[in-house]
Amino acid sequence: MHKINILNADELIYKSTNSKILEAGSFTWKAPSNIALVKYWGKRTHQLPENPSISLTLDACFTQTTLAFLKKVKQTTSTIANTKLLSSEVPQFELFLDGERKIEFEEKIGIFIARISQFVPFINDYKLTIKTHNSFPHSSGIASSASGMAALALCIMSMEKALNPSMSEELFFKKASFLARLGSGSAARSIKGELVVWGAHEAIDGSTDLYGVEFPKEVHENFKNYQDTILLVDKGEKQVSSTVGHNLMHGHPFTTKRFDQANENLSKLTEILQNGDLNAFVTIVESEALTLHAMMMTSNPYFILMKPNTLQIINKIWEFRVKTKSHICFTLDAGANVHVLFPKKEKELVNTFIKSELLQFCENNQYICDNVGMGAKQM
Ligand code: 2P0
Repeated sequence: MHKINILNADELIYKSTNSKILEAGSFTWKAPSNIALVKYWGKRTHQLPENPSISLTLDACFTQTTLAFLKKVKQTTSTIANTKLLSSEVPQFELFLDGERKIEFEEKIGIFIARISQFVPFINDYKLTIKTHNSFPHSSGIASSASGMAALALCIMSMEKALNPSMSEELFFKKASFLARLGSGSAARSIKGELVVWGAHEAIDGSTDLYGVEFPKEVHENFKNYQDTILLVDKGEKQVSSTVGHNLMHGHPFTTKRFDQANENLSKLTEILQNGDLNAFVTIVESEALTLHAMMMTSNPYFILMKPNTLQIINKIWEFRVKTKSHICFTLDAGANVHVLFPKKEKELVNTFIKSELLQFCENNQYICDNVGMGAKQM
């Protein structure tokens, strides 16, 4: 059998052989958000996951980012001997969200650029302007870190490709996912493919902790064009960030069992996605969502991100499923919003139910109809 090549971190370091000259320009990428079916919760340094995860790529929820770059100038001081390049010193950039400078986000981007610069050292030779836009409302409770870091990583990879046009498409996307991961773990899954596995797992050929890979098996018809309607239960700021939540898995009493369970669930889901067993899918996906929140409730300190309306929705979904034999199910991110998942052929049935029974539990009746997408796109 053909074995998929797994790259190591050294192979992802930029090598400037016969580099093209790149003075100024811009690249634009649109990258989707994703929703995990088997959750990543717990990490080692720099977003190396404690367990593998798999996600559905979304379509309507995306970030579009334009990265404009201008090569820094050589600045000469009084003597020729002191000629120095201002480049390669510190990253220089500004960030704009919907046309407005966002100083508060620049710290996170600064840390990201510093972290990736050993892999893309050319980045420090440029003055960067990052202009970004999210398709979903900023305070919707939908994290923009996955789509945002993925879009920015892809723009930086377009710069690398411009400097080194012979780079293969395979390396381009793997390294984009690798860089995105260094910004935010779940961003590794927002690059390419409808279903993405991130984290080494024996059943997934080519899988690695370093970057996400497309689910490499034939997916059953039942899971094509899967629907995700996101119910916006609470749009307020979360009390506990995901980064803090991940870190609370260090020393958590249930870590070993949880990481084993995630591996087993990914094994089972790998089979289910191929054999089309919708009932088994529902069981794994809902169990993963509740386990994620159970980890939060049993960490030290403990916390709860679900709201009363999250539970109302879950109970309504369970009642509806018993009554109609629908394959509707829910999953949760690190927040109170509910992702309602269902096969395309049940769209009419489920949408009628959502409108009549579930929207009452959403803040200002707000929701987003989304479905599986293919991954990021260059604009
Ligand atoms: C996931 N989440 O698999 C899990 C499940 C949320 C719930 O990964 O610290 O923004 O940047 O790596 O990726 C959200 O955490 O955290 C997340 P960092 P990230 O999607």
